[in-house]
Amino acid sequence: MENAAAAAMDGVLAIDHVGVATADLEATIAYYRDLFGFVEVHREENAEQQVIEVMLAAGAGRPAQLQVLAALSASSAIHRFLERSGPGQHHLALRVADLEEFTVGLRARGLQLLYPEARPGTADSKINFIHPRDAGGVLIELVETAEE
Ligand code: V0V
Ligand code: CO
Repeated sequence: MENAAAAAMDGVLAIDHVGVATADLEATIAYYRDLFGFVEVHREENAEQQVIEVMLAAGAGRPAQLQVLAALSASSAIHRFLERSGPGQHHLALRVADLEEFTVGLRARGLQLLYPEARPGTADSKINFIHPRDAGGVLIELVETAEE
């Protein structure tokens, strides 16, 4: 990709996951499993984000992903969200091919990202976020997944 702004124009590859905040991880996982057939495909503690996150997937090839998140401490964004809003939909994660390029393209259009540099996300992915106030009330995560 030669032009960074053009990279952003190319758009996202997929909705990678929808994040769901909960204070009761296992109950939320059971809910999506028992009613909708979601299966757990990944579980990880992210020390930087102070979350435990469990990726659930459904569908042939498991393209439909939910990320169930619980706070590990009061410093977690998930803790603040639960205090303010209670459990529920927390973020929308859009998958991009190259997060660095995509970020340059967004910044070229005057959009701010939460972190100056990409941070570690689930399963060795790289992540960054757009604040909900800049995104019509939706916390948008941008994610570049690790090489297969
Ligand atoms: C806050 N607000 C939200 C929101 N969180 N609106 C929609 N969705 C959310 N999740 C609104 C809130 O209602 C207020 O609206 C306003 O934002 C407050 O802004 P703030 O003072 O900056 O609020 P904070 O301190 O709660 O921080 C919000 C941000 C925080 C977005 C800055 O959540 C954050 O740093 N998020 C990025 C990290 C993260 O979310 N980690 C957990 C997922 P009014 O009242 O002003 O209208 S980790 C993850 O997904 C991983 C590891 C992965 O996928 O691999
Ligand atoms: Co996420």
